[in-house]
Amino acid sequence: MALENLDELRAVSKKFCFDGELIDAQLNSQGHINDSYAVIIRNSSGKTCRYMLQRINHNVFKNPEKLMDNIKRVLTHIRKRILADGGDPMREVLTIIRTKDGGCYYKSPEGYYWRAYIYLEDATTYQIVEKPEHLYSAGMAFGKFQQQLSDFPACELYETIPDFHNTVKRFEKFEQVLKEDKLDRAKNAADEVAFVLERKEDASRLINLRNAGELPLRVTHNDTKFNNVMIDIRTGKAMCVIDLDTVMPGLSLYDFGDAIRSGTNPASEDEKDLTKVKMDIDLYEYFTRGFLEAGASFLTPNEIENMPFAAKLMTFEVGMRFLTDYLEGDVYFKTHREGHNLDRARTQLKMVRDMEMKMEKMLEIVHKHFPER
Ligand code: GN1
Ligand code: MG
Repeated sequence: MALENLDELRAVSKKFCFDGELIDAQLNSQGHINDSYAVIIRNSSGKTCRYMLQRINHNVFKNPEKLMDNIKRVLTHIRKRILADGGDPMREVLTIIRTKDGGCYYKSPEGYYWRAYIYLEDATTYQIVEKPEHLYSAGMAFGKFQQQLSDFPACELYETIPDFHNTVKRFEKFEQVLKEDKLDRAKNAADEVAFVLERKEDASRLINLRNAGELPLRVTHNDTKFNNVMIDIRTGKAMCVIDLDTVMPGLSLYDFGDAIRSGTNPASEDEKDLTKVKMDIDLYEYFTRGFLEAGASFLTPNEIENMPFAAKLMTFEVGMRFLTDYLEGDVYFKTHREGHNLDRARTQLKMVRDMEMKMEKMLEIVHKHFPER
């Protein structure tokens, strides 16, 4: 790590109740939004310990104070549930490290917001599924997460990103950015633009059902990427759900759909060779089985029946968001190469096309694993 970064991290780390001095740090470059570092702290007797130190992207999350208040409440709630079930809260849920003045975050003089968690050792995240059983276990973890929050007073949660999964508004934003086409980039993405425009009607389907009271509002995670599950490297089981910035009231279908989007693609989210990109139906079955096992007691028939469509819609949403960001000049997602957001959009839209062809089979799998009640 470059020395000036290390100096900055050292200064920030002094604000937290870490037991010792920062001696090293590693950047975790996987997230598209926040900056995350694994920091190594050495105490006075020479023992080292790791923490996760994160700088919150306050361009995306406009109110980090309220966001951290959400996370604190949610974690406290989950911790109680784990204790009541005889689980291990040090491994099954994130633990916030307080600042020396007792807060949940530190605001630097430059206006950056920082937070810290205990580093979960002997656990890892994967960008791509290496063992299908991991995906089954991730399905159970996200189902269980909703279960643990089923008695949480949703109205107490602040909406960290308003209309996050409002696909109608996402579509309108896409249309507006396309119309302006400020950077004259639409010509590079004509096929992708046409593909999105053809699916306008899809954007309103779940919102309409929700407005009609046909789908229940729950406390959901809303960013159920496969890499947001820590897998215990000793057991191969999902241990803990991370990245809680978007925990808000939502539909269980958003969590299911986004997880299928990210977990069933055997290639990377930004793979340029689209022949490698698909929605792998076997992987779909692994996740679906886990999610349904965990959610069997609370999912409603409307939720069950819309699962395949939700997978397609969430993939469509993210594809559209990447495409919007590409047209707008890469202002939201971090990019690491030219055309990065366009490459990402292409993988997502390829997945959408593939899911459209597999809808029937996807529904069959849902029915196969949903136990009779
Ligand atoms: C972002 O932060 P990260 O990388 O887990 C994004 C998600 C997208 C995802 C696409 C707050 O998630 O909504 O689905 O990228 N998070 C936010 O990979 O916008
Ligand atoms: Mg993440």
